[in-house]
Amino acid sequence: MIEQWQLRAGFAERLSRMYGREVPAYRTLVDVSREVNEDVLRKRGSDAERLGSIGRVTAERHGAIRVGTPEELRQVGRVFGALGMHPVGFYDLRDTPASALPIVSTAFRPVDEDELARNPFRVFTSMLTVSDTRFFDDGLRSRLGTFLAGRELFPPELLALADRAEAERELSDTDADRFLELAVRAFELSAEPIDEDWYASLERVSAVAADIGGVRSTHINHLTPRVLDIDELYRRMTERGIEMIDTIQGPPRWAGPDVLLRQTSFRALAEPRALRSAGGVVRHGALRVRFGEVEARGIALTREGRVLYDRMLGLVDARAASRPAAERDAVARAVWTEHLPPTEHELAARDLGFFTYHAVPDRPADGGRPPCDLDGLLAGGWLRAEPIVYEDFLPRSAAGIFRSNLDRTGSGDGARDRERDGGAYDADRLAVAMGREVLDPFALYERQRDRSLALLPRALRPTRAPRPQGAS
Ligand code: OOG
Ligand code: NI
Repeated sequence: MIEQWQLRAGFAERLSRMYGREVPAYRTLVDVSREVNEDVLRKRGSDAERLGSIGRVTAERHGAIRVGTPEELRQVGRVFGALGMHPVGFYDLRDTPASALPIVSTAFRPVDEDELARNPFRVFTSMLTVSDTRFFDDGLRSRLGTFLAGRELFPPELLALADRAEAERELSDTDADRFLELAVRAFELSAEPIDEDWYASLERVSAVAADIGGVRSTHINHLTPRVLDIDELYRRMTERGIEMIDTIQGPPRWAGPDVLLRQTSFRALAEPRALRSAGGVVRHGALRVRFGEVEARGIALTREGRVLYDRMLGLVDARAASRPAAERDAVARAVWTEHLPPTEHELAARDLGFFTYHAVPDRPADGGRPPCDLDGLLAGGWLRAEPIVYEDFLPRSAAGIFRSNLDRTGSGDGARDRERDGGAYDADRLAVAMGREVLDPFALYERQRDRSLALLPRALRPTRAPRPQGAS
């Protein structure tokens, strides 16, 4: 029998192979990532594995897909449910600074520590907000509704196998093979001709609307390996003549601990697609939709740490506004150095980052008694803090990735009628639409931290501030 995590690992691997065939530049990205990771490991030794074993990091990928309706999203939930992946987090990309995209998103991923360690494959999944009248007027909305209702993204055989794998948490070898074959096929780029006029009318609203609602199937639009030194990767890709987007999204490179997530990508490539004109003539055209991305992951921040991160982004924006674009990185570094603690110890002690806590077994006895606060327990060598890696995404980075890659017109923003009300969308509404709970990422990190605190001998549990929020 093939267990769920093996299905997930098998899916990630087959998907990666398929994407490498379809988008050869992705293979370069994977090769360069592997080289960079090997170099970092050689240089920094076991310290390089502080945020994940090299085995995990080498196999680690995330992908992204986009669907049109709640019904389609429900089916996506069944396919990923089979792989032990659950919706975590809610991202509203309709109102991010600098771009407005008619989508809301979540990420399917494993949630338990041991499942993440076995294979952390995740998929950023976006759904078109067809009901948002700021983007879609009545006419377009109704045509879109009809178009989407008439397509089938996942064949019934795939969904039936998925339901069984989710319920039984495993499949026989033969069923597993069939399931993976059908699942990967569902995310291939379709060769079916695209109705050019229909595609263009959606593109006038937003390129992402066209990519989702202009075709009769879905496809994986990027796949992202994880790298241990993203600045070095950026340099090496550029050296190889691959055009990267302008920036690395997320935190700047700085002297302190890596936190959250840094991402960059190579530009979407023009891929041959068959286009059908109004007269019915099919011609060879090209669309720029799919790309390759790479990411470096850091320590998960607490709610308070995240508020600080968002505040720092605002400060960077404000200060960088009056400076040349090339200086943005230096501005960001300065803001970070001013506001973020420079050590893991302080991130933990100020409860800005998530860690698990462990008693130090061989601490030399000095006759002293352990203090009651986390700062003292760490400083005195009673406790050791291990960082919890950030497993999720960042809405603003996501919008940046969308924007720089889905941009045939150059505007990036699309048409949005700002006078109208978009209608509230939140995690609960998405959960109801999908028929699955949308998990809160903070709660998952808290649970992991609190479990480690509960395992500590009573005398070593911090009871006085500063202490992690969950400790008592
Ligand atoms: C998803 C973009 C978001 C990320 O890593 O932030 C994303 C998309 O382009 O569909 O994948
Ligand atoms: Ni991505």
